[in-house]
Amino acid sequence: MTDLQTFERDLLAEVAASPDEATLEALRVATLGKKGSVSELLKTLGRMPPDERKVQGPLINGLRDAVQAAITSRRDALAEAAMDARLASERVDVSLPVRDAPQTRGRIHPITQVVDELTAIFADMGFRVAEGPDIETDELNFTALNFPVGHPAREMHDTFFLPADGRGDRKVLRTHTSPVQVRTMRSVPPPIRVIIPGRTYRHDSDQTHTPMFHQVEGLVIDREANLANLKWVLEEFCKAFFEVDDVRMRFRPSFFPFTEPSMEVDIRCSRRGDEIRFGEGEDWLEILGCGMVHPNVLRNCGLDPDVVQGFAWGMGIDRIAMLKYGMPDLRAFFDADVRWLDHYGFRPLDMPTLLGGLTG
Ligand code: 2NL
Repeated sequence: MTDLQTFERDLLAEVAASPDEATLEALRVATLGKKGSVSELLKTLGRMPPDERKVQGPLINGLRDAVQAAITSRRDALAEAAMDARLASERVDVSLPVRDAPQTRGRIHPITQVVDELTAIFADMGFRVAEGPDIETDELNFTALNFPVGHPAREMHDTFFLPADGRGDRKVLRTHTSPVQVRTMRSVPPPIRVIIPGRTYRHDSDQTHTPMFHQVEGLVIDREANLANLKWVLEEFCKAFFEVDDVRMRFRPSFFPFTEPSMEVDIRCSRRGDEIRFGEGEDWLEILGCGMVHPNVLRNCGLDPDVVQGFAWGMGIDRIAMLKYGMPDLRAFFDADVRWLDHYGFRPLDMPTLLGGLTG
């Protein structure tokens, strides 16, 4: 084999072995480029005697053409392979099902749903929503609400106490949302119409109690706010919330330190198997506590009981949510089990309004 043939064979082998377009381009410059090895070879033709050039000319030019052709075809092959690889990696399987959008897939927790329903109902009656901190002072949670220091009702609340500060004061996790009403009465002049939904805490845990639960309280303060007004508000609320035209209610005397008189309220219901009907029937269902705001509470909030009076009520949100939506176990509310939420949760875009119907 001549030197030229060996040279050509080696070059063609190198072209064929080029793994990518960059290596191939470097090889092209090194061979066919201005100072490339093949170009240098071509330049030797000019210095040859005519006879030798006649023989070598076609051989060297042939070698140049062969290398050129090999590089071109290798480049095409590499480009095609790169395109195939890209197509394979960017492949979209159009037969896969479309993933649900968050607004379709997500669920509103029943507690959030019930808070939204309550808010829509009371907002329609002219109530504002107020909120406050979960950690409260003993004064706001108890003293201002007419729980005397050492009064057994403080223990009845199974309070969670935080560690005492430097002065020996212990803050508490609020045992009810009432401190927010105290804050409201101390900062907003009457007339007042507010509801306060929120988290509350008591050291209590069994089948029907969780250490954190939800309450909604309502408060009306005005010159003449009275028990008849309270009855009307609660009756309108029950009809709207349980989505019935009429509801029979029973007011039983009770005791709370912050109201006088105090009452517990039941509504009529009937149970057939698993189904509950609200408003009518043979059974009574306790749903809330209420009363006229105690004069001591008004005074503790800077109001004069000879000038203004008011009524208030409180109910457990978790309990009325369970009743309305037939959820048997309170503890499932706080398990964060997405299967439960899929079943009992609400669609985010179905928002409760009085016009559209609370539950669509
Ligand atoms: C219940 C009873 C009730 C209130 C809460 C209240 C708040 C202030 C003044 C007077 Cl600042 N009253 N709230 C009144 C009566 C009953 O809750 O059984 N809740 C679950």
